[in-house]
Amino acid sequence: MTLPIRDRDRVFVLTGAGVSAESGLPTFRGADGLWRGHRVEEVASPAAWQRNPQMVWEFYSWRRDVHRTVRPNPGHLALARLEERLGERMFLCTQNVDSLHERAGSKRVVHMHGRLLESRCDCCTRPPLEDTRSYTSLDDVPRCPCGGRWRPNIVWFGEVPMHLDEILAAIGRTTLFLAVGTSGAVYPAASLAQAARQAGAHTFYIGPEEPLNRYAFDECFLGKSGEVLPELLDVG
Ligand code: BJW
Ligand code: ZN
Repeated sequence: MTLPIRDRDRVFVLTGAGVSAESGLPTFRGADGLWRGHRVEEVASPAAWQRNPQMVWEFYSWRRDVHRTVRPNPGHLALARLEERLGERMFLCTQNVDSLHERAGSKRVVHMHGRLLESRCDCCTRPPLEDTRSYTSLDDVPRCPCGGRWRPNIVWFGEVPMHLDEILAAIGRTTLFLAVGTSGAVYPAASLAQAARQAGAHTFYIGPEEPLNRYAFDECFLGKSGEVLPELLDVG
């Protein structure tokens, strides 16, 4: 089975943690999704940062350490090939903070939940900086000239996702929406499929199990993205 992409189609791809699972990065709500017994909501929130920035940096330092050891998988590569074919007719929006789409060759990736390898001030609006370091002590975490402390450039619960204007504009134009490896548990990302459908797009999902927002999809292809995507996109 190949996804029917026509010459006039504009394809919106939304990826989630599942697309990186075969690279060895744990998903959030899977069996291995806990970190030291904490759910992601407990370490990825402004309240956690206020209460215990040391613990938050330990979590993201561990994530950076793991990130150094992983490589893109056939799912990432298939999406990069699709971009080569479709050019600007493809919009790749990821909830993932890893850089595996870029490392697979995708050129234009919109990270709506931020990037693991960037940090920014927790106080002022100075732009984020590339930062690949892991911090074992809070004393090593740089301070901003304004006196604020560097925090990971990640969108935590209760914070507004990034690039929403650009994302919603692309949703309005899309004719084919494809979500890959995302449980549909986190908003507003989970509402994009329904928004695309209301704008007239056909909507597809790829993952080993049906997402919570199954109702928003015309069709589900059940399986691992590293196996399903190369065949479905005919780039294997
Ligand atoms: C495979 C696979 C394989 C496995 N192949 N697939 C009540 C109702 C509605 C909303 C809310 C509510 N209370 C609060 C909210 C809002 C809140 C929210 O949605 N909470 C829910 C938990 C209820 N959302 C927010 O706070 C967001 N901001 C916001 O709403 O601002 C207000 C606003 C919006 C719009 C305009 C103006 C104002 C911010 C959300 C930030 C999310 N941040 C996180 C953590 C930071 C990133 C990090 O540290 O990495 O982002 S949470 C975490 O979940 C992470 C992910 O990006 C996100 C989504 O998870 P994802 O990707 O779906 O992963 P999983 O683990 O859930 O699913 C993996 C899937 O893969 C599964 O389905 C598997 O089957 C599958 N899979 N192997 C393919 N091989
Ligand atoms: Zn600052």
